[in-house]
Amino acid sequence: MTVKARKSIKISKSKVSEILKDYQLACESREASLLGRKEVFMGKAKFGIFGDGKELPQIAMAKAFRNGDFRSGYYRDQTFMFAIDQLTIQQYFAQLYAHTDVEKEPASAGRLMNGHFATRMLDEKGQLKDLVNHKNSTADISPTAGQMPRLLGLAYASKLFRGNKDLHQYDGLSINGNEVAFGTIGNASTSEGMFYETVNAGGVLQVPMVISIWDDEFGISVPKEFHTTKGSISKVLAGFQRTKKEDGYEIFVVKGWDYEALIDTYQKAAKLSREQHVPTIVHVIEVTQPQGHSTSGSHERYKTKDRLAWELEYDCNAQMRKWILSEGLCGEDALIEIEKQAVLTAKDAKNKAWKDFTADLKEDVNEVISIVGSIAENSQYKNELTAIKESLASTVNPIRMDAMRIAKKVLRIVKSEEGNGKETLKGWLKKSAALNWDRYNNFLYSEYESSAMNVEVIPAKFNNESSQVDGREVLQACFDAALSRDPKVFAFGEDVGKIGDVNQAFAGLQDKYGDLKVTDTGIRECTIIGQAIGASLRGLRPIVEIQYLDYLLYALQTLSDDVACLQYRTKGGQKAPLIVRTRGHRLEGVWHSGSPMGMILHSLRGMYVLVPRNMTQAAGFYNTLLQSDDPALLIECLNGYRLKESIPENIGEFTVPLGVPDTLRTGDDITIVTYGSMCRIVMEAADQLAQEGISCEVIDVQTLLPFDIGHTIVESLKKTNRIAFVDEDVPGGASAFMMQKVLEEQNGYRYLDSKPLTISAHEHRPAYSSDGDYFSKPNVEDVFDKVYELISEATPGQFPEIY
Ligand SMILES: Cc1ncc(C[n+]2csc(CCOP(=O)(O)OP(=O)(O)O)c2C)c(N)n1
Ligand SMILES: [Mg+2]
Repeated sequence: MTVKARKSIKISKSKVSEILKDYQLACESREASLLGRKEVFMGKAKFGIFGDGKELPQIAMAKAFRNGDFRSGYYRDQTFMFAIDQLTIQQYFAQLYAHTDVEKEPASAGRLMNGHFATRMLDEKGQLKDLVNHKNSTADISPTAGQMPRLLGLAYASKLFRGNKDLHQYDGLSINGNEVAFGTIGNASTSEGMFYETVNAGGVLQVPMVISIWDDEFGISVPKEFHTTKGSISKVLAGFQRTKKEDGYEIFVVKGWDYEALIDTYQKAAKLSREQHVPTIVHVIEVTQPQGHSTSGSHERYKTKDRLAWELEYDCNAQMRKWILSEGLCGEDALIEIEKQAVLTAKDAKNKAWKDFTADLKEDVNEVISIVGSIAENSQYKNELTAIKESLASTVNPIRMDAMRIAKKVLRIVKSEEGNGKETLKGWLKKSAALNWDRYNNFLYSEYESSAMNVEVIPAKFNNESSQVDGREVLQACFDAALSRDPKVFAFGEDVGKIGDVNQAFAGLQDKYGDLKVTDTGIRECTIIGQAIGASLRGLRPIVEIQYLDYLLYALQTLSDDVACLQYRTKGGQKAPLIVRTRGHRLEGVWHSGSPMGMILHSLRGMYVLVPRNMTQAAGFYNTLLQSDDPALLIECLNGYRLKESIPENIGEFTVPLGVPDTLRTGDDITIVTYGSMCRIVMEAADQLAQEGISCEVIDVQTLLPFDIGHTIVESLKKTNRIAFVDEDVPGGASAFMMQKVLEEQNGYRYLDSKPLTISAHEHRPAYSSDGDYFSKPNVEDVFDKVYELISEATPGQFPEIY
């Protein structure tokens, strides 16, 4: 539906005042953009990207945005954030300068480029605030369209809150699902696969989300015909339009400079989404970008003269001004006054932000200048130190790094001197290291009481009659207990609902708990994860399934860019404690037996990565995670569902701690470190080695992130003096990761009598069939041979060559 401006009718006085306030905000936001660009060019900030040209659509969207609603958007949305009162112009500049004080820059505490918006959804204890009384923005990321999967989940949560009566008690999280998730995206970014995946899933699920596309016809320098079929995303999406007979989207098209039509459109779209849970798309066309894409270049390079002239004329602020005057809402003098004030307001906010930012930095610099000054007084290097001190004092706009470099330089110069007061400088270095850790590096994982690392350990209890069941039944009992214990827990994924997943760990649980608790989804790994991100941001506890580990790649970008860095990039302001359940390691062929652990470890720092050897350990991990606020990936052993295990009596309560290895076998000659399905293979090899008189200590690390937090492996190495790291990843993958941890971090190198060994799969993907598996992944004989060879090398007389 194309919304056009309505024919003028008389506008009331209070409406006029609202309109003028909107115009004022549009002008202030524009001034912030103009000033921001200048600040970058003056060298006061490194990069800038601004929301100029999008002021009116965002003001209109903000009018439809209520307490309890959520935004998942991108870098152009400053005006919206101002309009919902979740960002001040001063905070906006604090982010541009990268002020690390969370009070001054609440979105990311200076960790992200400007234009990355977020509200603080957690209180100081890490618990969710009552989100229904706040206007919420989830934390932006830079990868274009990366905000879309999360948007789906934010909207999906409303569906759960509305449909699942057991959730109605959480009235701080939702009011019966009446909340809308607002997404924004640039026109060019709609070319990304995850945009289409999200749109399709939203239409299938019928969730309350309003997707706005700010269409300026460009993606940096590339015009629309390179991006979008027919040059129009609403034309492309026309098949999603709902009809009387079929669900789908309500699609609106509106001009980005038409104030009245924009307001009308957003009211309609939000009402439909909020009340009827119909997803809507607002394609905002004829949008301009007055300053071009970002501070990286100027748009004169790629826009035609005609386009530039058109953009000048159809600049939304200019059009609003024209409209106000043509409607006779006020005289031009009043508008000129508003415009003048806007310049002052933005400038004043900018100046305050700069003053705060530099004052913070100057503390460091002044302290170092003063300490170096007093060291110089008592040093034979007085002249050199004084010159260094003065160079720091005369640095224009010094930053922390300048102070740190000078401090280290000075300590190097005076390293052989005593009694010159250099201890004070060493103390400063130590204090700064801690502060800078806090400023730039903390909150990779939860640092709150509810961290997964603080969960009480409750051992599994077995009695003599503990029955032996299939591994999958252990999980089934665990999930059954979790679903009945906590209304916020729910599970979904491909084939999880009706058949209870391809290995039946949820068998029968949809019948028992309903299809909102145990749910099938389409085949769309990326948005399955997005669905879980959004829901967990809103306080729910999804256990979300990626059917096979090999298909995690489809979701890896979202896991890496959105989930894993969420707590870090908001400095503990938001959390998404989703549990990703998948199955992998040993089975058959290229896409059903992968173990790409290096890939996972290197891309998912910020999530915990758990690799239990059996389903009982897995169940204990699920119980631990469900009590904590960290996101995690748990990889079950594909070939373990039919193996018999004893089921613990306390299946719903027992917990397995993270970062604590399990010694499966004690021995004296070599320590073998492994995990997952390789545990059984290594144990069999250890049996065979024992028959040859070689005694192996076998350690299951159980979790790769975190890794052996108590440094227990090195204790084993102290005894055996030899070590092997065994897994199914490629060479240099997770085996190398484990080796670095033990030999370098735990100082294990000191205790080695032989070279450290890694035993891994071949460099290619695993071959199909039992023989394929045997010849491409490490097998019992491989482990035997490599360990035997190592021991034989050290003591040849005792262990003669075999082959
Ligand atoms: C995945 C990814 N690819 C490339 C980029 C670099 N990049 C940043 S913005 C942008 C253009 C986006 O254009 P559009 O979606 O139309 O938004 P606009 O900036 O025009 O509002 C590109 C290519 C990125 N951030 N992420
Ligand atoms: Mg664009």
